[in-house]
Amino acid sequence: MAVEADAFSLREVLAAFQTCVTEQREVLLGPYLRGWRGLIRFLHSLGAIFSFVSKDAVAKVQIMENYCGGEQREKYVSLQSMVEYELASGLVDLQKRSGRPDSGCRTVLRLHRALRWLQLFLEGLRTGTEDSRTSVICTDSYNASLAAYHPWVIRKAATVAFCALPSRNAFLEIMNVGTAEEAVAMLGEALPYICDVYGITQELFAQHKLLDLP
Ligand code: 1PZ
Repeated sequence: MAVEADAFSLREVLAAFQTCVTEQREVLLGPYLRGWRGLIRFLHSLGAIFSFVSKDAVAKVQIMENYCGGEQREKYVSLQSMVEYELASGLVDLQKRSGRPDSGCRTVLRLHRALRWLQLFLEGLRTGTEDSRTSVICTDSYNASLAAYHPWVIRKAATVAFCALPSRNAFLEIMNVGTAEEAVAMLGEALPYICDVYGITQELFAQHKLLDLP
């Protein structure tokens, strides 16, 4: 029983991203952050070597959860309403960071860039073969996405941590979705939704020239 209650499957996490997008093509922050909380939980299961990553991700999700539960919570229902509200109220540092608290826009931008890494990484896992090396898939995905935004020391720490990743089969297994084949099939179903969330966010941020927020 206890084991079952603790059972944690990446399927549910990825499904959160499926429920993010509304009929009006808005991205809802509630399920977006729930998806992130689940990813962070999964990251914890990969060991302490990734704690520098999860610490930063937790801090960013926490900032957003505070906005979503705060006085202006109705402005933080979707990414679209957040962008509109924060820009109209002058809450976003556009050139350099001032004494203002971290805006939702700059915080989501960091998570959004990490979502691109996730998309590439999971796609690499999905299309890999049994003897593909997870660390190589992870490094390639990182270099093609997040690395561009990180200073040397973080790139170095990330690359070292990637070497501690389990083999592709073990990785697919700890996703707790079933057999490796079932995990691959689940990724094939879930990834289009993550792509969709990524694409809508990218377009929204590009439209408002928010892709380089400090
Ligand atoms: C499966 C293996 C997991 C590997 C995770 C790959 C991502 C490596 C990212 C390492 C960055 C961590 C250190 C913190 C960096 C921050 O400086 C930046 C910019 O924020 P700012 O300084 O501007 O406030 N933070 C980020 O880029 C956000 C990184 C979030 C990474 C979340 C990964 C979630 C992994 C889920 C695993 C299934």
